[in-house]
This record gives sequence, C-alpha cells and structure tokens, in this order.
Amino acid sequence: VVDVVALDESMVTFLPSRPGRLADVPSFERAIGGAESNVVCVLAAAGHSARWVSRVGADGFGDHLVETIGSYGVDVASVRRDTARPTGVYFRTAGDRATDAHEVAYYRTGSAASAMTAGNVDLGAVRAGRVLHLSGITAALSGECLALLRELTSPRPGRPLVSFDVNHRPGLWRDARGPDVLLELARRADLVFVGEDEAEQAWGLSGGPEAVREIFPEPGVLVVKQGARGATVFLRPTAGSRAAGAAPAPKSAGTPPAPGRAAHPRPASAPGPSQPAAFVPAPHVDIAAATGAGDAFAAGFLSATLRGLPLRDRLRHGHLWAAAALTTPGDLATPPTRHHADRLAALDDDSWG
Ligand code: KDG
Repeated sequence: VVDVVALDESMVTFLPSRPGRLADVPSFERAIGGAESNVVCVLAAAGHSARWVSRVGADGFGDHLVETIGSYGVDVASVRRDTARPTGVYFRTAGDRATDAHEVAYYRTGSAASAMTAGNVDLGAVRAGRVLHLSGITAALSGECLALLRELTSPRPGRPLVSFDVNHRPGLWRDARGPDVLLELARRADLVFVGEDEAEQAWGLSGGPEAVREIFPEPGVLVVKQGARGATVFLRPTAGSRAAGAAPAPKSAGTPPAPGRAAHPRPASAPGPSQPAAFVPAPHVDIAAATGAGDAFAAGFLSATLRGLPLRDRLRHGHLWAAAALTTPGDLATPPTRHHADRLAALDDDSWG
C-alpha cells in the first residue's frame, strides 16, 4: 500500500527572471507546480512511497510534468493523457519580500486536468493509499472536479485517511461558492490544513485558531497555520487515533455534513474540545518565495504522522520542511534529510526557533 496518494492539476510553472510587474518580466524559467503533487514529490524525496494521479495533455508540457514528478520517485503510472485538452501552465512574478504579494497568470481553463471525473481517472489507484491528499484548488477548477472531490471525500468503507489542504485561491473560483464548498469538503476530511489568513479571507474568521476549530469540529486533526508565528494543532480524541500514526482504518459510515448552503453555521454539538493540543512557533527564515511553503508544511506534518511521531514533532517537521520551501524560489523544495530534521525537531523549547 502506497503511503500517500495525491490527486490534482499540476502545471508547468514559469518563474520570472527578475522582479517586477508581469508586464515587464522579459523571460521566465520553467519549473513545475501543483499543490498536491508538490506534497507527494517532497514526501517521495524523503523516502515515503507516493503516487500522483491526474490527467495531462498529450503534449510536451504533460511529458515534462510526468517525467519531473516521476523523477522524485513518485509513482506516475496512473496519470492519463487527454488528446483533446492541453496541459495547464502558469506564470508568476516574484513576491514582494515583505508581503509576498505577486501576480499569477493561469492558463488552465479547459485543461486536461480540469476535465477530471470519477469516470476518467484511475479511482482504484486514487484510493489505494494510506493517505489521500487533496486540496481546495481542485474543487475550484470545474464542476467535474468538484464532483470528483465530493466522491473522494464521501464516507465509505475502506476510505483512506483524507488529508485536505483548504488552499483558498479566490482568483480561481468563477462564482461566490468557494468558501461554502471548501467548508463542506474540509468537514468531510480526517486531517485539515488551513491558514489563519485564508480562514479570515474565506469565512471572515478573526478569532484565531480557536475560531477556526469551532467551524471545523469534525476532522480528527485540524492544523491551523499562523504564518511566521507558528502553527496550532487540534485533535479530536475520538477520531484522533486514526491520524495518530497508526495505519488508517476504514472510515465509519457517519453521515456527511450536508453540502452547506448556510456558510458556516456553528454546529449544534461540537464533538470535541476546542482547546489546542499543541502550538509550535515557526523558526525564523529569510524568505525567497512563499509559494509552496504550505505544501511543504503539509508534507512534513504527514511524514511525521506516518512515522507515528508525537503531535509537537509533527508540527516541528511541518515547519522545518516549510523552511526549506520558503528559502527556495520555486514551488518545490528539497526536504531536509530525516536525520537533520529529527535532530532539529528534538531541540528543547528554548533552542527551537
Ligand atoms: O501551493 C503552491 C501551488 O499554489 C502552486 O504550486 C500552483 O497548484 C498551484 C495552483 O493551482 O496555484
């Protein structure tokens, strides 16, 4: 059984040769990006077994994605080619050092991956991992992709542990449903990653991690990322053991939350306490580009989860892997070696950060 399977739209990414407005950048360097494939690439580079499932065009960019992601050691055998639709690409500018504000130009409408459905991806391959990693980006791509995510996150016997990174990308949503849909999908997941900033942007939550936990009582593990300050993890005791390092067990057939019309009603009875199980500050780093840091964080947290490490160490590994991405200009970074990360994660609280 593969440790982690990811399904997403990955793209050939064009990084600017120099800072400035998109209109002024004279040339770009080719790289790759894709939030969920970023996660499995770094997991594979760190020695975990990982698979990427997607659709790409029957074109050179599709070849490049499959070959590059495969070169990290990720199983790409289930990626399918679409002879009628192209591979998506995107261009971006360098982020502002202080705010990371940058421009992104996507060329992905009508792409091969945006036409993914339960009928044209290898569902057996998607479901044959210990962990299935998904994100809200895919939900924004098309009605077909949203239906596929609903299918993959619906409760069913033998469902892998579903890890969901909210990844709210307002620019990708063609209508105002994004926040509702992201909430619906996150509530069906077992492990959720969300940034405090995106929780504020999507749902208007400004009450810190506790406010986020109030609208996400369902997932066994909720990680609220607080940027340069750190991250907080909440654990729901009844379901926490599923994500606590043991092989994920079949999901019990609970009733999924109804696809929400009401944006974020407070649940009648929250199934767990809202006290954080752990907060770990982020180490200070000089940021080259923030893109991909959230993916690296998720990968570090998942790696430590798969290894059965305690919660505090899962957060520390998340931070250490994110630091590698923050100090790299592209979307994808080489993770720290296990030995190095374990040594740093074992520092006492006073030396950490
Ligand atoms: O998290 C990084 C991703 O946003 C980037 O690699 C590209 O997947 C991507 C997207 O859709 O923006």
